[in-house]
Amino acid sequence: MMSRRQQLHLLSAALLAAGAIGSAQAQSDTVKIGLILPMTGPFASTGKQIEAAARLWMAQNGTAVGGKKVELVLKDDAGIADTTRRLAQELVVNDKVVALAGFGLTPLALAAAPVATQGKTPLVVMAAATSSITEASPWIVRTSFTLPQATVGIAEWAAKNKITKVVSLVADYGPGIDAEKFFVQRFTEHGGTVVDKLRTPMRSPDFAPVLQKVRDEKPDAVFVFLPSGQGTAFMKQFAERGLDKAGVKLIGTGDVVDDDILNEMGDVALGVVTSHHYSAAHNSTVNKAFVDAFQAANPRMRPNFMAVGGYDGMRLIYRGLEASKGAGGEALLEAMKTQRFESPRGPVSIDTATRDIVQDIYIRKVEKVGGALYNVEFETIKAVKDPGKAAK
Ligand code: VNL
Repeated sequence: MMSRRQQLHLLSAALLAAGAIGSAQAQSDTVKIGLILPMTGPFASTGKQIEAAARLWMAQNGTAVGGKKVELVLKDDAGIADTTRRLAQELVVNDKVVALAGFGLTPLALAAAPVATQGKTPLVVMAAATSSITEASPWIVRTSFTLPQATVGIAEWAAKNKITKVVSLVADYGPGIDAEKFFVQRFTEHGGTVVDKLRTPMRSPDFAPVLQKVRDEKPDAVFVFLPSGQGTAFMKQFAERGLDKAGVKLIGTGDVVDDDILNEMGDVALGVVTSHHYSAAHNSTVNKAFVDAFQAANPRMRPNFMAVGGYDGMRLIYRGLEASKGAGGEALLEAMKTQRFESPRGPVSIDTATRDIVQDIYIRKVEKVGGALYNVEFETIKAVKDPGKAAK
């Protein structure tokens, strides 16, 4: 048996070799994109949304790109970081992928970051949203969002709209800690008071104890960040504990009223105000075409913000490969770092310095539109860069 250290040495050698011969692979006619997603486990909805969007992009744009044939290789990490790292290594060393993509949660993106660095392989984060992720490797480009970016809008909106006393409630890991920090900072700067900061475990959260605390503390509102997929359970318990009837408003980032599950939440979600970068109800020609095509291909699904991160991530790789004439490595990375386009979410660009996405953030309210629940955008904050980087 090899020790873990010996295994890591061997693996580093294989990754470095893979990085060094990257240019030789450019001779091949096919380029592979390694898409790693949680397709099973508690965060499978994120994987399903991104897979559907990536396949839609390919169906609409073909597989001939930059003189090569593009092939998508999908792997399921079930949301387990050790699995993500192993799959990323295999995709770089054995499949010689031109890019790694996906990454449904922060710990999964962070686990794969060193593989991208050692293998000199661009890595597109389509979902995970802790600010610091892009600093974990110079090979990372992100098409999702960051929690500071999504949070500051609602913090300012709340302070300007007669909400003075708030309890913050977040999932206890990277993105939740970012959300809490930036909510407290912005809301306080604008005159608000945060009376308590509550956290729930990332996996299998139990909302009963924190909701009881919120009830006892009687704030004007509770600010919530929970990862995509947990919103339904949270809303149900929020209503069961009578918090809506007690007059506690619910505000947050859009993750808690995610389009994937919003319509099953029922009327308790009506009136919830959040800030986020994407709503399926975004009023643009590009978005209407995207939603129609997505639903034609996936009749029982509504695209959410994860789908848009996946769709735009594929666009970045395609446009990058066109510019690099099918080459990977630095040429592909450089081409991806300077893009600017109209996404279904609105106008976006990649910040060349940080490799994060710059995008409009919308303030939205849950309303019934044609009998179904939607996040209806009513205010736009233009071209928001990740405030998490500027804060350092
Ligand atoms: C993360 C951020 C995951 C926001 C999410 O859903 C989300 C993350 C799975 O960085 O882990 O909505």
